[in-house]
Amino acid sequence: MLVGASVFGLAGSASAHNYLVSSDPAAGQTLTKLPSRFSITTNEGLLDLSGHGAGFAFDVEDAAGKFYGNGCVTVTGPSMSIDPVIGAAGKYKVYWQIVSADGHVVSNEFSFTWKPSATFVPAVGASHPQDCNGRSGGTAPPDPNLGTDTTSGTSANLGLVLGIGGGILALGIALTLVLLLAGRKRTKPADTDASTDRPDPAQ
Ligand SMILES: [Cu+2]
Repeated sequence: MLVGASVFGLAGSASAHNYLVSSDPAAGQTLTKLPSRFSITTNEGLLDLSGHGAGFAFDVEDAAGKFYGNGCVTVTGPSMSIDPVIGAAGKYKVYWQIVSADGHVVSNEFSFTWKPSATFVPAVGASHPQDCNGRSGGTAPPDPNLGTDTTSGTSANLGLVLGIGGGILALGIALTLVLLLAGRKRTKPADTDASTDRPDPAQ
């Protein structure tokens, strides 16, 4: 009963999308100095199946429609971050996209104002967001109303679960074989031919 309840609880929390908890810059902030990274932080761990942020995006756009940064995001636990690259003073928009713990893609946007010191050297913007991580459709900002990509997310999750399950099963079989062989060696004389002695259920 207790086990059932906890499994149900896990499934319940895992089926909800991650949501934004904080960002740097913050929504509506007037930024005067660049942080070490631009970042967003969500409520729980993100799903970076590729290990290099595929499906994730952090696009910075100025008021003239130019994009900044190399698009190379780093995913760490519940956070995603990118090198802070930006142009001249003005209004900016951040378009972000993440893959939730449940495999669903979530995206949204927020604005901030950039007001650097006079010595700041602005970066040159690009007409499209850069696609470092193989994100598809990098020619336009992510649709803020885009909620889910259930099919790919679910199958990716399933693949991961099956992969882990298969790995554990294979490990179990290997361990059993090792223990069986070790047991036989102890009970039999050493002159037994190993090639005929070995049980071979896998072949
Ligand atoms: Cu979801």
